[in-house]
Amino acid sequence: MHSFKDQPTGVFPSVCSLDCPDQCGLLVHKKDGKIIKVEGDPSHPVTKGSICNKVRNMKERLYDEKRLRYPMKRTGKKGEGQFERISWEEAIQTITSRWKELIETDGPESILPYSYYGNMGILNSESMDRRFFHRLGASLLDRTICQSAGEAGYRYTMGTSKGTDPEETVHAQLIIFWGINAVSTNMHQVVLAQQARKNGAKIVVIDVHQNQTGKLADWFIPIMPGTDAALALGIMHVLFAEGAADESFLTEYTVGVEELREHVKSYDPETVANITGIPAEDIYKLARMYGAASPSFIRIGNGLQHHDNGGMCIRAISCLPAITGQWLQKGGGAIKANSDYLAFHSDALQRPDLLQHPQTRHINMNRIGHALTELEEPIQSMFVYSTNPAVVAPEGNKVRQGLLREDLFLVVHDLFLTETARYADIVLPATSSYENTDFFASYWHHFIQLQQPVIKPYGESKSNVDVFRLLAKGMGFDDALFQETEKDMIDQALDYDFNPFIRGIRYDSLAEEQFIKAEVEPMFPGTLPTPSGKIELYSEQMKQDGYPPLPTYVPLQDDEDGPYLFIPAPNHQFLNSTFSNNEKHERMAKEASLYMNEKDAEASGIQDGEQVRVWNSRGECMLTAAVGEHVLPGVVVSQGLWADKAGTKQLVNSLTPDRLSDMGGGAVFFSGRVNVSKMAR
Ligand SMILES: Nc1nc2c(c(=O)[nH]1)N[C@H]1C(S)=C(S)[C@@H](COP(=O)(O)OP(=O)(O)OC[C@H]3O[C@@H](n4cnc5c(=O)[nH]c(N)nc54)[C@H](O)[C@@H]3O)O[C@H]1N2
Ligand SMILES: Nc1nc2c(c(=O)[nH]1)N[C@H]1C(S)=C(S)[C@@H](COP(=O)(O)OP(=O)(O)OC[C@H]3O[C@@H](n4cnc5c(=O)[nH]c(N)nc54)[C@H](O)[C@@H]3O)O[C@H]1N2
Ligand code: SF4
Ligand SMILES: [Mo]
Repeated sequence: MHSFKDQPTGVFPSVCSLDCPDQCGLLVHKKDGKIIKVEGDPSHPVTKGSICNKVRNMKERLYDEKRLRYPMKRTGKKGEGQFERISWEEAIQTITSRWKELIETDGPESILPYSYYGNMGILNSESMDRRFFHRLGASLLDRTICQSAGEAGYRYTMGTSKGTDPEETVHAQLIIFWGINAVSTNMHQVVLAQQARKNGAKIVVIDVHQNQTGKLADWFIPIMPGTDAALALGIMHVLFAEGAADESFLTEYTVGVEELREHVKSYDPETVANITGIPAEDIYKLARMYGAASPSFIRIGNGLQHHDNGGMCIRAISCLPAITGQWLQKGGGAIKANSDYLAFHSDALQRPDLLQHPQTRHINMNRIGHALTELEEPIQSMFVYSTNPAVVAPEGNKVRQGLLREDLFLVVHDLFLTETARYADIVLPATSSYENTDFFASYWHHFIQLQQPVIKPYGESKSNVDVFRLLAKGMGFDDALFQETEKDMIDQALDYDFNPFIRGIRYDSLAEEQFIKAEVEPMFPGTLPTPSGKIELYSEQMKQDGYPPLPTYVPLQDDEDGPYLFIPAPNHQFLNSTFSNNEKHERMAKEASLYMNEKDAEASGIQDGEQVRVWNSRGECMLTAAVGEHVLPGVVVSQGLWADKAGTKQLVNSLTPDRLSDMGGGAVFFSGRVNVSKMAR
């Protein structure tokens, strides 16, 4: 049989590679060797043929004339964006000879890989690259920009990244979207919630912004940023005080309920109202609703954890389903992330055993600006792939200052000349996921999916896996593990006795079926991988790690002066900075708005639709005021990691702090303060 990529015309199964929980099944339509349409695969049991607008317009991105076709070297000054074409041989030769020198003079830790999940394919995001850099002995990157704080907080409570099967949430009677703009970021959870609503469920949204998701709620609850742990504790206060807790579940499946019961006495609704800005009657109402509804389901978002207290916030919310015994109800419970259901053999892919020095230094990706500008033993070379730090990382001006360093040898592998790539010495063209072989494991639903190449590589572009094979060869690493095929690696990853749910899934079975649901067993009844084997309402481990052992509200840290807390959230039409440079998507996204309360706007003389200056000591942006009641006074919200274009100033991360969150070394994009003023005329 011809592989898909060799058939010029037809419709082929595929999977969306973007960093999005839905991980949709796709059908890719091809004519004369080119993709002419991307649509949802109706046979996918969770995503059922519907996909977002972004990916329905994927063709515009794949064949955007700005897409990179061949390797290039810099000819102008850093950041100017002037390059000339070179061959792959020259590119690999230039990189590896520079690295060989650096290893001699400064040691391998002067080299830093910098990547994230621009492509969620497991092989292209975390296999050959990790093998290569482990073998090289490069500095290790802590990939903490997204979910690490909340993951740590959830893990203290539940021991694992597992929650409800989303397909079962149609049975819920109450669905709470908590700090998640699901209409934009997890659309199929919204579809499931709408189905539940037809069966009588209520949808509650708790957010600092009445955005796309808040607008469809039966009840939208606006909250002050960074105060959600207090709300969770207030709900617990009422549940215990009014006898709405499920005592038999608590006895059987949790530890620390007596300590918690005592502890939450101080979080009475009046106190919590003062912290959160939610009226006490609403806190009673919400707690009673939560106590009465069964099954109830909480979709815990990512926004919550991008705060100084993000880990503790997720920890507090994740205790709630236990209080009402929801984990035993079909469709009840919560999802923070479900990745552990699909755990595979990542050591076989990444080969940490190749690392010769266990003491190799770690660099936290959220402090890359600092790491590039302030380390005593400097980073001399950075290899950036599948991420765009000049736009997405906090303290953007510091990041760009680091990227400008004359002595930094920067290589960027991407599909486009991103804002980061403009600073590169060498730019390498990347294939899109539709050109690769890879497998995918969702962090929301329970399906493993296969990507087979649907089209041939664009121009001279190469996949991440292939680039690291070439680099290994160039470095003289002749170990056989750099020659393994994609199929070999997929089978190695899925051959994993520690996760019985994926038993029997292999490349061949995926090639036959395209997607396979793991045979997941519910968490309860059962034993959890926490120290006690139960849900830890009280955590001795946290105490040992220097945290309060009970869920606790800790206020946001002092940021600089500035009257507004600034929440620079994602955009409906982009995926992080992906699509922000593609004209079609830019047009769909319209303009970079700053949502602000009408009282604040009035006090500053700001009119709806007018350009405003948003600034603090870290930087400034020019955004368009969207005045209304979508946010509380004292809060301003933007949506999107907009492109850096001449004549605009819309890099919101110029304003965000690079402090780390309480747990997991996470980013605190949403805990910064800003000033907003009218533009001088
Ligand atoms: N269209 C689109 N989809 C995406 C992405 C994208 O950029 N665009 N990005 C993808 C990625 S990588 C991720 S991690 C996810 C993120 O998607 P989500 O899980 O939805 O998380 P965020 O959008 O970061 O934030 C969600 C909400 O949190 C709110 N929020 C901020 N601070 C607080 C707070 O203190 N309390 C409460 N209650 N709410 C708060 C924000 O207003 C926002 O509405 O989406 C993925 N999907
Ligand atoms: N202000 C603010 N900042 C944020 C966030 C926020 O909500 N607010 N969200 C944060 C979060 S949650 C995340 S996850 C990060 C994400 O930030 P990033 O990981 O930087 O995500 P993208 O901006 O989508 O950039 C991905 C890049 O990878 C490239 N790419 C795609 N596929 C491949 C491939 O196969 N190979 C190679 N070499 N390149 C590829 C794309 O072209 C794109 O340039 O942003 C964070 N930054
Ligand atoms: S970005 Fe998300 S919703 Fe859109 S097609 Fe991809 S997985 Fe589906
Ligand atoms: Mo993310």
